[in-house]
Amino acid sequence: MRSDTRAEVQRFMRGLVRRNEGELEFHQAVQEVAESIVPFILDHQAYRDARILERLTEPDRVVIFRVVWEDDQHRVRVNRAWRVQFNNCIGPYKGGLRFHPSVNLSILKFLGFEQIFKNSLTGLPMGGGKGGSNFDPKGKSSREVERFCKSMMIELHRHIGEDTDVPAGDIGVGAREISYLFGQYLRLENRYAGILTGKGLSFGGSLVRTEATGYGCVYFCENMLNHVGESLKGKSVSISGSGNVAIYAAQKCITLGAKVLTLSDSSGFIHIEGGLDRDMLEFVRELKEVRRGRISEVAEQFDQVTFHPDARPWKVPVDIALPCATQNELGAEDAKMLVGNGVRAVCEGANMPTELAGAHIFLDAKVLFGPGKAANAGGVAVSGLEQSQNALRLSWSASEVDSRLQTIMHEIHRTCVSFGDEGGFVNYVKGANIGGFRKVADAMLAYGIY
Ligand code: NDP
Ligand code: 2IT
Repeated sequence: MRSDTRAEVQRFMRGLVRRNEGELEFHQAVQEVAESIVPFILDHQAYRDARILERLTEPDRVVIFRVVWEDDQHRVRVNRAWRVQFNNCIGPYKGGLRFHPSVNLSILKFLGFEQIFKNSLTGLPMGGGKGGSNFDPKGKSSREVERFCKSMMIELHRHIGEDTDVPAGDIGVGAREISYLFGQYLRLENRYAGILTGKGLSFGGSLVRTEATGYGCVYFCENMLNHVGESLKGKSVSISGSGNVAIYAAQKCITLGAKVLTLSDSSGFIHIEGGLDRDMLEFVRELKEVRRGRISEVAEQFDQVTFHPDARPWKVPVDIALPCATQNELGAEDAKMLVGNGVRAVCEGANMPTELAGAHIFLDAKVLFGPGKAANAGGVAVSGLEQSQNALRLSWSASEVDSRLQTIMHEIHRTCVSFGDEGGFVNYVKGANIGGFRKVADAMLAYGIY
C-alpha cells in the first residue's frame, strides 16, 4: 500500500475508533474493508465527496431491548437483545440472529457491516442487518428456548417485515429457534408473511437452505482452485466447528472427493486419521442437531478418531483449511503454521474467523484466501431465494435451488477475480470488498444526501 493511502486509512480508522469506543470486532471488520476501499475511493472522487465510507460505517439504526422469560425452575430471567439495521439501500435489511453469551453490540455491528457487502455480492436485492442476544442456549431445555424466543419476538415483530427486515439463523439459532420465532410472529400479527428465512419446509422454508452455507463455501473453494487449474479431489481438509456450516461443508467435501481430517467445537477438536466418512458425519449431525452433545463423543464412538481438548485444528497439516466456527478463531501463529505445512487454500465458512494479521500472512504467502463475505454468502443467497419463493407463493425443487446456488457462488468468484486480480494472483479480500461496495455505494450516490 502506498504511504499516502496508508495514512488515509489510519486517519479514517482513528475517527471510527473514537466514535465507536471499545468495539474491537467492529473496528477489525471496518479496518479490513478500509484497506481495500480507501485506495479505491481515492481514485473515485464522487465516493469521496459524498463521504460514502463514513456513511456506510454508521448503522441506519440499532434497536436494543430487554427479553424477560421464565426458566424451568420458574425463576425470572433477563437478557438483552439487539437488531442492527445497518443499510437498506439495495433491499430490505437481511441477516441472521445469533444467540451466544458473548453477543454484544460490537459483534453485531461487525456482522451487520460485513453483511452489507456479502448481500450485495450475491446479486440479490438484500440490505445488511444482524441481530441476536446474549442468551446462552447451552444446557437450556427446549421449553426454555421456546419461552425465550416467544418473548423476544414480542418486541422484534414491530421492527421486521418481508419488505423491511428479514432475520434468519446464525450461531445458536437454527430450525428449532426459527420455528418458535415464526409461530409467535403469526400469533402477534395474524398474517402469514416471509418475515424470517430458514423456516421449516412445511411452512415456507426453502430446500437446500440448511445446507447452503456449507455447500456454498465448498463451491467457492472449488472455484478458487479451478481458477488455478486445481480441484478439491484428493485434497486433505481441516474444518473447525461442527455446527450448521461445518457439517454441510464436510458433506460437500466428501462428495467432491476430498478427505476431511478435523472438526471441532468450543471444547476442542477431533482428528480423524483416515478421513471423515458418511457414517461418522451422520453421527455428528445427529449429535449436534438433535442431541446437542459434545464433539468429544465422536472419539468415544469411533476408533480412528482422537480428541484434543482446548485446542484448535490448525496444527494438522492439510491442503485446505475451512474455518467454520466463529470470529478470530485463526490467529497469526495458526496462519504461519498452516503456511509452513504447505496449505494451498483457506476459505472462510464463518464470519471473520481469521484475525487481520493471519489474513495478511496468507496473502503475503500467495495462499488462495477466500474471505467470509464472499465464501459464506451461499447461506444468505439461498435465504434470498427463500424470500423469492415466498413472494411467488411456490417452492422450487432441491436441484433448482442448488443449481442457482452454484451459479451465484460462481458469479461471486468472478466478481472477486475482476476486482481483485493483482497481476495473476487474485486478492479475494480486495475483490470481495470492492465488488460488494460498488453496488451499494452507487445506490447511495443516486439517492443524494441523507
Ligand atoms: P452453529 O451454532 O450451528 O455452530 C457453531 C459452531 O461453532 C459450533 O461447533 C460451536 O461450538 C462453534 N463455536 C461457536 N462459538 C464458538 C467459540 N466462541 N469458540 C469456539 N467455538 C465456537 O452456527 P453456524 O454453523 O450457523 O455458524 C458458524 C459460523 O458461520 C458463524 O461465524 C456464523 O456467523 C457463520 N455463518 C453462518 C451462516 C448460516 O447460514 N448459519 C451463514 C454465513 C455465515 P459449541 O457448540 O461448543 O459452541
Ligand atoms: O452470516 C450470515 O450470512 C447468516 N448468518 C445468514 C443470514 C441469512 O439471512 O440467511
